[in-house]
Amino acid sequence: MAKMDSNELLEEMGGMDVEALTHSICRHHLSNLGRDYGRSDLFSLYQALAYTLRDRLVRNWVKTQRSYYNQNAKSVYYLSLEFLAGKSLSSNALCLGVEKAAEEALAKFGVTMEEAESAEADAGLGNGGLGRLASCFLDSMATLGIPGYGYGIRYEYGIFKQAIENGEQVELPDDWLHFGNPWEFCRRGFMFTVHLYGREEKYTHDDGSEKHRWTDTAKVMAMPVDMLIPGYKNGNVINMRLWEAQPARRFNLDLFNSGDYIRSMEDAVRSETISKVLYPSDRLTEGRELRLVQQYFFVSATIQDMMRRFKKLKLDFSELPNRAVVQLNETHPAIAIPELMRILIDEHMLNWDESWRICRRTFAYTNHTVMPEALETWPLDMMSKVLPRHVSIIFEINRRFMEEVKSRFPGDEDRLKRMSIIEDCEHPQVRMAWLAVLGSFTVNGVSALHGELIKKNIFQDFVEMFPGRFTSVTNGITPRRWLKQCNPGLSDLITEKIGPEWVTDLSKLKKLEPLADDAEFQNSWYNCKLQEKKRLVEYARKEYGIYLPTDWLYDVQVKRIHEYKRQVLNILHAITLYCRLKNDPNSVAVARLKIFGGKAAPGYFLAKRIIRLINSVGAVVNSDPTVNHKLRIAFLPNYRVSQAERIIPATDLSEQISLAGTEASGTGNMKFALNGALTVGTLDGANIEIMEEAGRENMFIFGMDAEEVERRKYNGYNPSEIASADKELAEALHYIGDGTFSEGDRELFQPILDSLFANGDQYMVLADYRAYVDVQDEVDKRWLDRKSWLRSSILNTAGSGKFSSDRAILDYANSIWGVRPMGKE
Ligand code: GPQ
Repeated sequence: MAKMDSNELLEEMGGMDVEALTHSICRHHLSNLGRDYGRSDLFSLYQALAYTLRDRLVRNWVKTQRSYYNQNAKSVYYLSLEFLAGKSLSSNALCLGVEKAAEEALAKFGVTMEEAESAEADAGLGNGGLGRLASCFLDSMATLGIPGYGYGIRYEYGIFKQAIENGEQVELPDDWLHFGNPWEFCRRGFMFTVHLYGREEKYTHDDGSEKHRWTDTAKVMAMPVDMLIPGYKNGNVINMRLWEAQPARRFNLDLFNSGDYIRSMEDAVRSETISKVLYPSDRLTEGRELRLVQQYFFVSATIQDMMRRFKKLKLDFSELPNRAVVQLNETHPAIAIPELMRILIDEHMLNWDESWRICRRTFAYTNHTVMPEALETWPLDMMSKVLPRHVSIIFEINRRFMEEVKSRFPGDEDRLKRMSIIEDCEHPQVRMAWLAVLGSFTVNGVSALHGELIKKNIFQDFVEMFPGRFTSVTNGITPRRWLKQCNPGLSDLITEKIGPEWVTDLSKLKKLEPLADDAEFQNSWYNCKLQEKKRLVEYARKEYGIYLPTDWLYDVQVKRIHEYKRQVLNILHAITLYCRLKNDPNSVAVARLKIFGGKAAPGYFLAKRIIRLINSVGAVVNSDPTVNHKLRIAFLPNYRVSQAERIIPATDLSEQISLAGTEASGTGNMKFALNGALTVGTLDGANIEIMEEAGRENMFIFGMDAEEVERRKYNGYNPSEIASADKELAEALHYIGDGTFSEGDRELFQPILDSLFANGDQYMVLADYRAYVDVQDEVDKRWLDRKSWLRSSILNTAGSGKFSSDRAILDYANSIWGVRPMGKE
């Protein structure tokens, strides 16, 4: 035991030099993989190196956790149904400071780091921005020394793999754990029981008071699986704890003994479906029972884990908010609020007021959307079946709140209806956002504009009652993965000029400003971009057999496919260029490659049809020699974190063209700007702040702002009028309808035209078309003035300091969590 506790053992575990790494690779190859390293292959070398790095991570993790414990740190619990981590090999090597040593160690086996990482599967446990944000935040918490944990679900299947067949999206299962996951620690010995279904029961407590309990429940076990998250070269390691569902009893013994072996296993199979698969629809509530069960499953296990740690401190429960803060990533984990109430009241016998005070000081809620259809609600009858005791607690929260509203606004029945957690209609719904607002001490939006819009448009009643509760924290991205690691050439160039401090203090990029006009620096800058284009060309060829031209303008829109993100506007521009080139092959001056990527929710018909349109226009354009010398279109299948790492560094022009007021923040926009792309974008989300930092003259801002959108909608917007008044627009729309891109089929793209006309063009694509096409002509002019382009490109990177997730996490730490970075002991 003495040996186990000593720091000696920890030190023994991890030399960082080439020799120690090589030795460890060989040892793991043998002892963990059961193979002679003489018979290694790419995959086994990846695994052996991963285990080698995991040894170093776990050593630092133990030290970090001991130190946080000794310093009595308050901890952040970041609860998220999604974490989009991507690959870990090079980012872990980078953070451990062994990227060069690991490269050299692998070289002894004839393999490069890039090749080894190609054997790793992306951890795709998220849909898009919301899940990636959670992963960037964990990176920053570790780097800053903020004590905290990420909590989520260890989905056996992550976001589906997208294949493109005949121009259409086909979904395939993402079996990312098929060959095992060398990064994780399964902690079979530390499971919690999670209860579901059953009923609420009243009883008289020993002290004579009337109490409630939740009984006759079904039980399932939650097993913690930890992935370790290192800070950048600071020795800190935190963990992302993902819960896996396990059956409470592997066999139903009664059935087993009665000889029904097969039925005895059914129970086990049902339990395990809870952590089977990520729901693939970005922001649409499907209302499926399994999803609600997923939410409660991970929340229950997480709150139990939090209470386990808290109880070790032997403090009064009123101290909980001084020891823990729970950040709810969207409303998905909002059931944590009634769950903590239930634990305090039913299990620890606290009274309502005490319990509510504790809850209200423990939770904070981040909202990620203004679109009303994305606000999560659950059918009351379904929730009553799955979580009867929680529903009863929600009713009591609501009853007390309604009393409060009544006394503040006597006689205002409408207001009561609007503000009730329970939407009283034919099929009553539980409004999770209302619950989250009431149970939290702070509610934040994710950009300055978004923070204002949620106050004005969705929470206005709550702002009147609790004006101090609402704020915003602009999103951020980790500069480690999104510059240092994904763009090594540019990183080295930057470090050469301004030193390495930018990696942990991104505001230092400002020091690049004086170099923006330096011809030699511009030239090196250009060469970095070219290098990254070559890498992308090679990647597209190898992965997808897609051949891209190298030295063209790379015009990129990669993100989920969604009407509000307006990929259709981009494709209308492509068709306009096509028409111009058909009329006159010399009418377009700049050779432009339009790259698209992104998944559509499997049930989102129109989004899938948009993918089909992009591919169909691409097929016609790319094969037409009167056009393809100036315009080509590539749809790269299966957009994901590791693909983004290849695309973003190679991009010249970043498309951020959502209808103003609909994109809460965007984070892709930040990644592109950081890597020197110029943005063509609307005044939406964080685009506005990027403009403030980089300078309007270094971007291509176009179209209506959020206020104009409101005004225009209010005054009655008529898409047909616009279409008939603009010749180029009418022509482009005509070609979508007349079969030009669908081998004569006039029906195929009719649903897209219907969305623009019959359905009133909800996202006002046509209203912004002319401004967009005109600003794209400006893009061409700027591109031809190479010096001016490069200057803007440099200034975009130089202005990206604000968008580090380190800044975002410090904002949360200071203004919401009340935690500070821990010093070294
Ligand atoms: N976002 Cl509500 C998602 O990725 N999924 C969701 O379900 C919701 C929001 C995004 C949002 O659209 C982006 O504008 C944000 O940048 C991102 O969340 C992170 O805040």
